[in-house]
Amino acid sequence: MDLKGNQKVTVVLGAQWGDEGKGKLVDLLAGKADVVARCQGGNNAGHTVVAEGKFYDFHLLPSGIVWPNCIALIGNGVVVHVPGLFEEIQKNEAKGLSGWKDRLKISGRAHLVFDFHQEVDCLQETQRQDQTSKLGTTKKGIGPAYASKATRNGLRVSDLVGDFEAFAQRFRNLANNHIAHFNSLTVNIDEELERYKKYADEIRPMVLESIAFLHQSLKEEKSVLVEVANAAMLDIDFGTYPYVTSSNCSIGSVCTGLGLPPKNVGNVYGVVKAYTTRVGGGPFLTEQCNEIGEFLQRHGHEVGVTTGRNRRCGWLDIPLLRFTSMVNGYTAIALTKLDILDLMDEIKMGVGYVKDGQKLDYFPGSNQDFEGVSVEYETFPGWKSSIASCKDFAELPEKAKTYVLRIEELLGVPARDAVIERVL
Ligand code: 2SA
Ligand code: GDP
Ligand code: MG
Repeated sequence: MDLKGNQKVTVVLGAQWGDEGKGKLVDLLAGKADVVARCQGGNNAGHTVVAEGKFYDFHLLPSGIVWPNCIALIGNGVVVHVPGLFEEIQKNEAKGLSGWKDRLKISGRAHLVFDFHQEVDCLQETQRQDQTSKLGTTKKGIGPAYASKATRNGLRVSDLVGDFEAFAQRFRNLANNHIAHFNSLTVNIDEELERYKKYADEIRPMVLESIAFLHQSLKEEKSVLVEVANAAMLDIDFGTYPYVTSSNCSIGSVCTGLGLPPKNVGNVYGVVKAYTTRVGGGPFLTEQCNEIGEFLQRHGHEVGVTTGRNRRCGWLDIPLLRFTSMVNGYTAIALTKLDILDLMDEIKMGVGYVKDGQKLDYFPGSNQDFEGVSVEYETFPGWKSSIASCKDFAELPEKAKTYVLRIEELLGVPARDAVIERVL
């Protein structure tokens, strides 16, 4: 996969509800990249990278940071919790991450997430009365921080590293504004400002005007890889609203979160897990609340990288993938975790949605639309052998090939060349 040429960026994004293995694909591609950029989300994301036998988990840091050849850029569309960023750096330094100071760059336009945003996230979840109205957020303050951005009260990285008195004044206003809305919220504003004064000095050397930097990199024929965190079905516009995150995590985020026009978008790799998982609340039509779901959860180690929650599991959902493919325009899909199906006697694939006896030719756009929808399945015999050593499509057992080819056929997007090596 050549990332160079025509000043186009290569994009990796999640095609389902997240945790498809984007971190792994980014890591595979980043070896050839000069810049790896994050364009949205915050430290709600959790990306696992296994490099030289070490397990890294990245949340705010672009996963490409492990490669010494890569500049890792946190773009303008990201929301940054500065204490969390430094904690993440320290944790990964202890595992062997080095040289990050020269390679980590942060857009001055990125918005800040404060501790009170995180506390408000928790309070809002508590206020959502019953289990069905709870979103199951990661409690990282993502929604409240994007809300501050949208109401134009937010503070940006450039504010933090600029005139500190002006920052302090706006911080006071923002904190007091939140305290006024949430009775139980307490913020020690003076202590917070002391803390942030130190962070300002630490972060200043990494801050840059990221749009000029990216365009210059492309002009110099540098190869740029974009890592979109979370996933298409968690997109605030296209996902299963309100059970979504608070950013756009589809292809549009590459333009809005990095300042790149569509003409600079090249290959778009949709990462697809061979079955489906979701963490948090919301509709999930192919979910298996039975021993199959339990098997996938246990055998697939389906546990949240950020929160440690068990992920909900079910069969692959083709109508969902068709929808996200329509929105994102995948040039290829990268299929992951096919090996988790190795032991299954039979494997099902959701291929159509039916409501009131009619086949649905669109993906439901609201919670009400999901009511009364059932799934049509195709059943495949399991291959009942380990694909651990298979490095490409040709090496897969025939029955596994049939499964992959059917996905390709139903989506009309190539998947074969993108069957990538296992990491565990
Ligand atoms: P938030 O915190 O406001 O973004 O939560 C809103 C919804 O978005 C979901 N969400 C995620 N889903 C899958 N993976 C995510 N990252 C972590 C991981 C999750 C974890 O890699 O495992 O550790 O639990 C992620 N981040 C946000 C979230 O579950 C809500 O449904
Ligand atoms: P991301 O958020 O999309 O980057 O994915 P996560 O890191 O949250 O979760 C994906 C998990 O699946 C990680 O633990 C990966 O190491 C693991 N993984 C990725 N691809 C494969 C695969 O092909 N086989 C197996 N067994 N595990 C995989
Ligand atoms: Mg994840």
